[in-house]
Amino acid sequence: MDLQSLPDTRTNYDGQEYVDEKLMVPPKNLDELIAELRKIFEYDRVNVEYVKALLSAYRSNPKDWKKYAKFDPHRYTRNLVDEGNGKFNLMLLCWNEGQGSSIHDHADAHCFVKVLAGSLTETMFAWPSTESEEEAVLRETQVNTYPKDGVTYICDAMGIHRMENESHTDCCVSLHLYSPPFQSCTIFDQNTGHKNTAKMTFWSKYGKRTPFGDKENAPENN
Ligand code: CSS
Ligand code: FE2
Repeated sequence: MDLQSLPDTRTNYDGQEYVDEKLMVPPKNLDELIAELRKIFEYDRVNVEYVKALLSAYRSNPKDWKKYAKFDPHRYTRNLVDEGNGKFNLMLLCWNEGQGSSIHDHADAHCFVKVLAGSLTETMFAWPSTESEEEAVLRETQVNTYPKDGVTYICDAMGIHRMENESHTDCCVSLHLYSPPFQSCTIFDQNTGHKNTAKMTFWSKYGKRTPFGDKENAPENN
Protein backbone atom coordinates (compact mmCIF):
# COMPACT_ATOMS: atom_id res chain seq x y z
CA MET A 1 0.00 0.00 0.00
CA ASP A 2 1.28 3.41 -0.95
CA LEU A 3 0.45 6.06 1.62
CA GLN A 4 1.55 9.55 0.80
CA SER A 5 0.50 13.14 0.59
CA LEU A 6 -0.77 13.59 -2.92
CA PRO A 7 -0.58 16.88 -4.79
CA ASP A 8 -3.99 18.51 -5.36
CA THR A 9 -3.39 18.42 -9.12
CA ARG A 10 -3.92 14.65 -9.40
CA THR A 11 -7.33 14.00 -10.91
CA ASN A 12 -7.41 10.64 -12.59
CA TYR A 13 -7.06 7.64 -10.33
CA ASP A 14 -9.18 5.44 -8.09
CA GLY A 15 -10.17 6.84 -4.72
CA GLN A 16 -9.84 10.49 -5.67
CA GLU A 17 -12.88 11.34 -3.53
CA TYR A 18 -10.59 10.68 -0.55
CA VAL A 19 -7.74 12.99 -1.60
CA ASP A 20 -8.94 16.50 -0.78
CA GLU A 21 -9.42 16.73 2.97
CA LYS A 22 -11.47 19.91 2.49
CA LEU A 23 -14.21 17.68 1.01
CA MET A 24 -14.19 15.32 4.00
CA VAL A 25 -17.54 14.85 5.80
CA PRO A 26 -17.11 14.67 9.61
CA PRO A 27 -18.14 11.25 10.98
CA LYS A 28 -20.93 11.53 13.57
CA ASN A 29 -19.84 8.51 15.59
CA LEU A 30 -17.23 5.74 15.76
CA ASP A 31 -19.22 3.42 13.46
CA GLU A 32 -19.31 6.10 10.76
CA LEU A 33 -15.59 6.72 11.24
CA ILE A 34 -14.80 3.00 10.83
CA ALA A 35 -17.05 2.72 7.74
CA GLU A 36 -15.21 5.64 6.16
CA LEU A 37 -11.76 4.28 7.06
CA ARG A 38 -12.69 0.93 5.44
CA LYS A 39 -13.64 2.71 2.22
CA ILE A 40 -10.47 4.83 2.17
CA PHE A 41 -8.11 1.89 2.77
CA GLU A 42 -9.68 -0.17 -0.05
CA TYR A 43 -7.57 1.89 -2.44
CA ASP A 44 -3.87 1.37 -3.13
CA ARG A 45 -3.10 5.04 -2.56
CA VAL A 46 -4.11 6.78 0.64
CA ASN A 47 -3.61 10.42 1.52
CA VAL A 48 -2.15 10.66 5.05
CA GLU A 49 -3.54 14.19 5.45
CA TYR A 50 -7.06 13.01 4.58
CA VAL A 51 -6.94 10.27 7.22
CA LYS A 52 -5.60 12.72 9.82
CA ALA A 53 -8.39 15.18 8.97
CA LEU A 54 -11.04 12.46 9.25
CA LEU A 55 -9.73 11.30 12.64
CA SER A 56 -9.58 14.92 13.85
CA ALA A 57 -13.16 15.58 12.72
CA TYR A 58 -14.60 12.74 14.81
CA ARG A 59 -15.47 14.19 18.23
CA SER A 60 -14.71 11.60 20.87
CA ASN A 61 -17.85 10.28 22.59
CA PRO A 62 -17.26 7.66 25.32
CA LYS A 63 -20.64 6.05 24.49
CA ASP A 64 -19.11 4.98 21.16
CA TRP A 65 -16.02 3.31 22.55
CA LYS A 66 -16.45 2.48 26.23
CA LYS A 67 -17.12 -1.22 25.50
CA TYR A 68 -13.54 -1.49 24.18
CA ALA A 69 -11.91 0.46 27.03
CA LYS A 70 -10.40 -2.17 29.32
CA PHE A 71 -7.59 -1.21 31.69
CA ASP A 72 -4.92 -3.25 33.44
CA PRO A 73 -3.33 -1.87 36.64
CA HIS A 74 0.14 -3.07 35.53
CA ARG A 75 0.57 -1.85 31.97
CA TYR A 76 -1.23 -0.22 29.08
CA THR A 77 -3.63 -2.48 27.15
CA ARG A 78 -4.26 -2.97 23.41
CA ASN A 79 -7.91 -3.65 22.50
CA LEU A 80 -8.84 -4.61 18.94
CA VAL A 81 -11.78 -2.67 17.47
CA ASP A 82 -11.66 -3.47 13.74
CA GLU A 83 -9.48 -5.39 11.28
CA GLY A 84 -10.21 -3.04 8.39
CA ASN A 85 -10.85 -5.83 5.84
CA GLY A 86 -7.21 -6.84 6.30
CA LYS A 87 -5.88 -3.42 5.30
CA PHE A 88 -5.42 -1.97 8.81
CA ASN A 89 -5.83 -2.73 12.49
CA LEU A 90 -7.82 -0.25 14.56
CA MET A 91 -7.47 -0.51 18.31
CA LEU A 92 -8.11 1.30 21.56
CA LEU A 93 -5.12 1.70 23.86
CA CYS A 94 -5.91 2.24 27.54
CA TRP A 95 -3.27 3.95 29.65
CA ASN A 96 -3.58 4.27 33.40
CA GLU A 97 -1.88 7.18 35.17
CA GLY A 98 1.87 7.07 34.46
CA GLN A 99 1.75 4.11 32.04
CA GLY A 100 3.83 4.28 28.86
CA SER A 101 5.27 2.24 26.02
CA SER A 102 8.84 1.24 25.28
CA ILE A 103 10.68 3.24 22.63
CA HIS A 104 9.63 1.46 19.44
CA ASP A 105 9.46 1.53 15.66
CA HIS A 106 6.37 0.78 13.54
CA ALA A 107 7.54 -2.21 11.47
CA ASP A 108 7.36 -0.30 8.16
CA ALA A 109 3.68 0.49 8.79
CA HIS A 110 1.89 3.81 9.03
CA CYS A 111 0.63 4.74 12.48
CA PHE A 112 -2.22 7.18 13.16
CA VAL A 113 -3.13 8.08 16.75
CA LYS A 114 -6.19 9.96 18.00
CA VAL A 115 -6.67 10.77 21.67
CA LEU A 116 -10.18 9.86 22.89
CA ALA A 117 -9.80 10.76 26.58
CA GLY A 118 -7.09 12.36 28.72
CA SER A 119 -3.84 13.33 27.04
CA LEU A 120 -0.88 11.43 25.59
CA THR A 121 2.75 12.54 25.41
CA GLU A 122 4.94 11.48 22.49
CA THR A 123 8.73 11.63 22.76
CA MET A 124 10.44 11.16 19.42
CA PHE A 125 14.02 9.91 18.94
CA ALA A 126 16.37 9.60 15.98
CA TRP A 127 17.19 6.07 14.86
CA PRO A 128 20.38 4.80 16.53
CA SER A 129 23.37 4.98 14.22
CA THR A 130 23.89 1.75 12.32
CA GLU A 131 27.54 2.53 11.58
CA SER A 132 28.99 1.88 15.02
CA GLU A 133 28.11 -1.04 17.25
CA GLU A 134 28.98 1.11 20.30
CA GLU A 135 26.46 1.93 22.99
CA ALA A 136 24.99 5.39 22.69
CA VAL A 137 22.13 7.25 24.33
CA LEU A 138 19.26 7.76 21.87
CA ARG A 139 18.97 11.35 20.64
CA GLU A 140 15.63 12.93 21.56
CA THR A 141 14.26 15.06 18.72
CA GLN A 142 10.92 16.36 20.02
CA VAL A 143 8.25 16.05 22.68
CA ASN A 144 4.55 16.75 22.03
CA THR A 145 1.51 16.33 24.23
CA TYR A 146 -1.79 15.65 22.46
CA PRO A 147 -5.04 16.57 24.25
CA LYS A 148 -8.45 14.93 23.81
CA ASP A 149 -9.35 14.81 20.09
CA GLY A 150 -5.73 15.51 19.10
CA VAL A 151 -4.28 13.45 16.22
CA THR A 152 -0.74 12.51 15.25
CA TYR A 153 0.97 10.32 12.69
CA ILE A 154 4.33 8.55 12.56
CA CYS A 155 6.14 6.15 10.22
CA ASP A 156 9.67 4.74 10.38
CA ALA A 157 11.04 7.45 8.05
CA MET A 158 10.19 10.02 10.77
CA GLY A 159 12.03 8.19 13.59
CA ILE A 160 11.01 6.16 16.63
CA HIS A 161 9.02 7.15 19.68
CA ARG A 162 7.67 6.48 23.15
CA MET A 163 4.06 7.23 24.10
CA GLU A 164 3.02 7.84 27.69
CA ASN A 165 0.23 9.12 29.86
CA GLU A 166 2.15 11.51 32.09
CA SER A 167 -0.91 12.44 34.15
CA HIS A 168 -0.94 11.47 37.84
CA THR A 169 -4.70 11.93 38.07
CA ASP A 170 -6.35 10.95 34.76
CA CYS A 171 -6.31 7.85 32.61
CA CYS A 172 -5.94 8.13 28.84
CA VAL A 173 -7.66 6.31 25.98
CA SER A 174 -6.30 6.53 22.42
CA LEU A 175 -7.39 5.13 19.05
CA HIS A 176 -4.56 3.69 16.90
CA LEU A 177 -4.69 2.76 13.24
CA TYR A 178 -1.79 0.71 11.81
CA SER A 179 -1.58 0.00 8.11
CA PRO A 180 -0.62 -2.59 7.09
CA PRO A 181 -1.34 -4.47 10.34
CA PHE A 182 1.71 -5.82 12.16
CA GLN A 183 2.24 -8.26 15.04
CA SER A 184 5.75 -7.35 16.22
CA CYS A 185 8.01 -4.33 16.29
CA THR A 186 11.52 -3.37 17.40
CA ILE A 187 12.01 -1.83 20.84
CA PHE A 188 15.06 0.19 21.89
CA ASP A 189 16.92 0.81 25.13
CA GLN A 190 17.13 4.58 25.59
CA ASN A 191 20.56 4.51 27.26
CA THR A 192 22.39 2.09 24.98
CA GLY A 193 20.42 1.98 21.72
CA HIS A 194 20.21 -1.81 22.01
CA LYS A 195 17.34 -3.39 20.09
CA ASN A 196 14.93 -6.22 20.80
CA THR A 197 11.91 -7.64 19.03
CA ALA A 198 8.59 -7.31 20.87
CA LYS A 199 5.45 -9.23 20.04
CA MET A 200 2.27 -7.13 20.09
CA THR A 201 -0.76 -8.77 21.67
CA PHE A 202 -4.40 -7.89 22.33
CA TRP A 203 -5.88 -7.57 25.81
CA SER A 204 -9.35 -7.79 24.25
CA LYS A 205 -10.92 -8.20 20.81
CA TYR A 206 -14.24 -6.62 19.81
CA GLY A 207 -14.98 -5.81 23.44
CA LYS A 208 -14.28 -9.33 24.77
CA ARG A 209 -11.28 -10.09 26.99
CA THR A 210 -8.76 -12.32 25.19
CA PRO A 211 -8.81 -15.70 27.02
CA PHE A 212 -5.88 -16.71 29.24
CA GLY A 213 -3.64 -19.27 27.59
CA ASP A 214 -4.40 -17.79 24.18
CA LYS A 215 -1.05 -17.22 22.48
CA GLU A 216 -2.44 -13.83 21.49
CA ASN A 217 -2.35 -12.98 25.18
CA ALA A 218 1.31 -13.69 25.93
CA PRO A 219 2.92 -11.41 28.51
CA GLU A 220 5.70 -9.96 26.27
CA ASN A 221 3.38 -7.20 25.11
CA ASN A 222 5.21 -4.07 23.94
N1 CSS B 1 3.06 1.02 19.41
C1 CSS B 1 2.28 0.98 20.58
C2 CSS B 1 1.56 2.23 20.90
S1 CSS B 1 2.38 3.75 20.60
S2 CSS B 1 2.00 4.13 18.72
C3 CSS B 1 1.31 -0.16 20.52
O1 CSS B 1 0.52 -0.26 19.58
O2 CSS B 1 1.33 -0.95 21.45
FE1 FE2 C 1 4.05 3.99 18.35
